[in-house]
Formats: sequence, structure tokens, C-alpha cells
Amino acid sequence: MSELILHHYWPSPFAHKVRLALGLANAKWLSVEIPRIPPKPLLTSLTGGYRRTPVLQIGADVYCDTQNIIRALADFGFLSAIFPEGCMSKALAFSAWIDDTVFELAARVVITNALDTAPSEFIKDRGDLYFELGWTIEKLNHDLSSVVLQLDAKLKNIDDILTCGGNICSKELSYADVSVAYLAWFLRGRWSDGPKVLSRYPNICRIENAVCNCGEGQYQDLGGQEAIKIANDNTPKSLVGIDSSVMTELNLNQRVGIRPRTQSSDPTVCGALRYLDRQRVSINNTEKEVGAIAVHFPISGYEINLEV
Ligand SMILES: N[C@@H](CCC(=O)N[C@@H](CS)C(=O)NCC(=O)O)C(=O)O
Repeated sequence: MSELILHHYWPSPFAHKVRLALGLANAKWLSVEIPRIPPKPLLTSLTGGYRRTPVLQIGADVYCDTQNIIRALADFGFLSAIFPEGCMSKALAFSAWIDDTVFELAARVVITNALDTAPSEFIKDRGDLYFELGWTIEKLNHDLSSVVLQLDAKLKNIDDILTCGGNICSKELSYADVSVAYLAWFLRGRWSDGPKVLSRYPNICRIENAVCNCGEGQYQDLGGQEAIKIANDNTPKSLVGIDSSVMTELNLNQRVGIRPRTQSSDPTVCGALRYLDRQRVSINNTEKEVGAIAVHFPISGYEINLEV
């Protein structure tokens, strides 16, 4: 069986989320470290241009976006470890709320607080990825106290869900709890007020500790070039076809472009449609050195259009 290869950098909160899920599964995986800002030529030759972090590679199949990565891990054999008691849909819905709403506020707070200390090219790169078109440093600073109030309201909401002593949506820890833990990890480690704010939420801290105690699985380092060789030595093994339940006029092998639905500097990734169901879209791509690869995205949160 092909190995799990995670392309990531250690300070990435979304990568941490996947590493914690690998910990719940006690999975073995290979760790390829990628740069924090572009250019990332080794990564993008595998992804067709997608530059975000993390990315999961299984042979010549490349999974972009954490929600898609987690589904791939469930398909790989970790369904009950990551989603115990059949909680997959609930856990993914909760996790999407954390990512889209709560993490978005947390990123604003962390980045605004780092404006004077982080390198300006990092701030510009992340601002163009995460914030509305035309964002400015002045507006970020002006909005900070209001965003902190918003974030705190969400943290209280999460803590309240946990007051009866259990986990978010199952008796065993699940991906929903991982979502709480990565958010707390990010706030604690990257915002000077994070530890103080979190200390008011004992249930969030309880889940953070419980998930952290499961570790990050067992990993070994791998070079980026070696990962490319693995892709080249393999052919994509994932499904081909358009599921009959999908409402679409797209046809197999048509050229499509895929990008996040939000306004952002993310590039459009293009390729020939390989697979489509109600949760996942896959394209075929061929790159020199990498050979034939299948790149997979979630449907939710992404635009899929004919290539123009
Ligand atoms: N929706 C994506 C978001 C991923 C994301 O924004 N990751 C951050 C790092 S935590 C990122 O890509 N930052 C820019 C970069 O690494 O180049 C997912 O769930 O994977």
C-alpha cells in the first residue's frame, strides 16, 4: 500500500489539524517540509499550482484542502479512528464552522498583532490570501478590538457546548475535537493574549489537552524531490467517472478550473475532469518530472468552472 506523505511546515495551523488527526489514528506518515511563502516549486508541480498548506500525497494522488485530506484519511482506513460512532457528517460540519468562521477571526487577531514584528512580505502574502480585497493595515488595526469581541463570543459558544463534560459530538475524541484543539494551539502559540483568553475556557483547554495527548502519529522526514519521484513511480489509483447523483453539465475529460470561492490571491488550478461526486472533484494533470497525477479538491468552498 502507498504511504501517506504530508507536505506541510510545522507552524501551519491547518497542517497541525491534519497532524492531530494522524495522531488520533496513530498513523505512520512521511513529512515533507515546504516553504511558508511562495515560490514552492516542488509542491506546486504536484498540485497543479495550489499553494496552500497542507497537501496530502498518496502515490500519484494529491489531496488539497484539509476537509478533503480528512476524507482521504477516512477512505485510507482511519474512518472509525477519526470519526468514531459514525459522527463523520456532524464532525465535518462543526469543523467547517470552526475553519470558516472562528479560525477566520483568530487569523485576523493573530496577523493584526503581528503587523509590527512579522516580515512585511509575509503580512502582504497572508493578507491577500485571507482578507477582503483592498484590506489595509489601518483597517486591520481599527477593527481589532471588535474582532476580539467576535472571537471571544465564539470561544464562549464552543466552551458552552462542552460544559456537560464530554467531547463535541462523540464519546471518543473525533475530528470535531481536533478542530477545537488546533484553534486553541494557534491562539495559545501565536497571540500574546491567547493563554490568558483561553484560561477562561476550561472545557476548551480540556479538549486541547486530550487531543494533544494523542500525539501526531509516527512520522519520518522525506525530501521534496523524493516525494516527486514517488509520484512519478506511481499512477493515480483514485476513482474515475461522474457520479450519477451529481447535478452537473460537466463531462469527463473536459478542461476545468478550480479555485476557492472566496476573494483571494489563490490561483486557479486547471486540468482534465477525472472524477466528480457530491463531495469531491478530481482532475488529471501531467507535469515534467512528476508524470501523470490526479489532484483532488473538495466541492464545498470551491468554484469549479470550464476553463476559459
Ligand atoms: N481551506 C484550506 C485552508 C488552508 C490554509 O489557508 N492554510 C494556510 C496555512 S495554515 C496557508 O495555506 N497559508 C499560505 C501558505 O502556506 O502558503 C484548508 O482547509 O486546507
